[in-house]
Amino acid sequence: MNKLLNKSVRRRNLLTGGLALAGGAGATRIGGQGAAQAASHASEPALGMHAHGQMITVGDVGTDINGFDPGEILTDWETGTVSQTDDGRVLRSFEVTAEDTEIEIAPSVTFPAWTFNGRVPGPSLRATEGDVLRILFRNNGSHPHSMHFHGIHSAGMDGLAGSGLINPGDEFTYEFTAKPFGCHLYHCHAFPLRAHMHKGMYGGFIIDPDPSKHGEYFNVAQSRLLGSAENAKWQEMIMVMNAFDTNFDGENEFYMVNSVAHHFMKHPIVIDKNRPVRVYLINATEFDPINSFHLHANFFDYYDHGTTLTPTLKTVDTIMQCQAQRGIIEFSFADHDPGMYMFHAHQSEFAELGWMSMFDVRGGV
Ligand SMILES: [Cu+2]
Repeated sequence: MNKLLNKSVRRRNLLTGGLALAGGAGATRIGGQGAAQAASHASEPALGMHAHGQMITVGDVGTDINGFDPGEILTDWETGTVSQTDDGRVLRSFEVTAEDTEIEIAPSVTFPAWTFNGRVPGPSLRATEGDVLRILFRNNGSHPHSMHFHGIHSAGMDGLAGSGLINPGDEFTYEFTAKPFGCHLYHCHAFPLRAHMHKGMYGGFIIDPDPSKHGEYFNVAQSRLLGSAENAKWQEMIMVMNAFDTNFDGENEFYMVNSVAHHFMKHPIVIDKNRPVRVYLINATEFDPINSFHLHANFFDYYDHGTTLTPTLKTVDTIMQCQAQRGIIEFSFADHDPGMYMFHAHQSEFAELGWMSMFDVRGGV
């Protein structure tokens, strides 16, 4: 049944009425104290979207089907196992396995993905500048795969043939120092590259700055350091912009962040208006040259690649990213009325095909 459905789902059909109105299905809460204290509104309709005539997918994709939830992916950082090297440095070890996994990217629309640790995007690996990283990569999939990290490392760790591109059944350990700090990604670098990217083989790779290295920007660096009291004041989340070509015609049928179309329309992300927001935004979209992020009724500061501690763009409400481009978005709703604030790709077609989301801004969460 799913195969039939996939064949019938064509991009232009979707735009001309293949999508229909959906009911609200509850809120997405991000981690931290705000989430813990949030009042429950899960039984309420998420939005007054019917009145606005929003065209979104019908129904919902259950977490039980995929084994992952786009809302949980927002904050489930994978920080690895921490130990020490012989010379006293922090050694952070990760294990990542490639496998073939069927995922559901819209209600009743399945996609035969290739995954890292069974999910798309793969685990959000997070480390601190200067850590020694050791990533044990196993290929349990049906094709050769690798992990190519956007970061600084030697040629032998690059994830190409001879440097960690491995066959099914094999394993490889990548080892390098975490630098530069920023919002990065990793992805499979097997060829044809666009096939392996579009199949879902990418994930976030966040390197927090080491505050002791940043002098006058110590406090800013501290606010980015996961686990610090300064960092806990922020509402942080990772959004990987992606898309799926469900009928394999070289054109995407669905767009979204974190792999399920319109998920955050049905499960708006609860924001405490009194705490600042930081989004690690990564574009993994294949086939389309750019993707974008636009925030309604507000403006944000942007740090291209996350590799600076002062913004590279100030007071903007839209940014574009080519594939593999990424950055950090920071904003606040402190002066706003509580309510539903939309964010979406400002290619309208992408928004209509799934990349349209809501923040549910609340006071005193
Ligand atoms: Cu691959």
